[in-house]
Amino acid sequence: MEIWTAATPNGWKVSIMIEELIEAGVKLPECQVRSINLAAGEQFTPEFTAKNPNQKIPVLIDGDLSIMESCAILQYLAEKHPTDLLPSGAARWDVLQWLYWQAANVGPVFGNKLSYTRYMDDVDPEQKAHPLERFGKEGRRLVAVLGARLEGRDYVCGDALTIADIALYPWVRGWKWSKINITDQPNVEAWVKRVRARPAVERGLGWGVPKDEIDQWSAERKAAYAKSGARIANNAQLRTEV
Ligand SMILES: N[C@@H](CCC(=O)N[C@@H](CS)C(=O)NCC(=O)O)C(=O)O
Repeated sequence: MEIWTAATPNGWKVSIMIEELIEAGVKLPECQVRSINLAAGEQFTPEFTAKNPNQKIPVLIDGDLSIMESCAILQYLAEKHPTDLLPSGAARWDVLQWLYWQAANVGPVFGNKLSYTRYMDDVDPEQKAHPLERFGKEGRRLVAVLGARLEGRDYVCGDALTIADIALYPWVRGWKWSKINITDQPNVEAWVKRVRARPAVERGLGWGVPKDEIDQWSAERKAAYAKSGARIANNAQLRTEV
């Protein structure tokens, strides 16, 4: 098995998943991790594009299969190695609906808010005002939806961590980076702390980041991410004619 990834929220979903499976006692096949340098544009090479036509990390390669989209990778791994991370029966659909909620809502909205807040430094501030307001408001609405869902629950689907939490956590934990406030949602703040306290999550977040920078990046790392994010946000390779 190979994982093509980088130290970003969508990459951490997969590294946390691998570590949680190991924690649950699953014997995974040998797994090679290939670090993709997004700032250098390695996601645009023909080799990468052959595995993921959407040209983004993460990608999972398992024998003849290659799978793009982080949430599809979570579901694939959870189905291949059954654990509580994806229960069966009706509970499975509870988890899958929140997994898709992350993929369709939290990921794109937090990602866009982050881009306009931190990366799109060559866009006129007046032009940024509308998307910042739109994605900021929608991000706050999504945090409120998550807060309501977590009322009376330790994790998104009940007492146990599932792939829905794994998908949501890396984006929500980065709320200071995307500037989408969660501090008026105590259920969300408590859930962020609860998920972070898991040893497998700690290990997963450590893929590509030194242990002492997992929670607080160094000034150099922040600057490097901002630069790489700006390159991606201002993507010169975007085909404007499509
Ligand atoms: N919906 C995709 C999003 C993947 C994605 O946006 N990956 C980012 C890193 S977090 C990426 O590869 N960006 C590089 C680029 O846009 O050129 C997923 O969940 O896998």
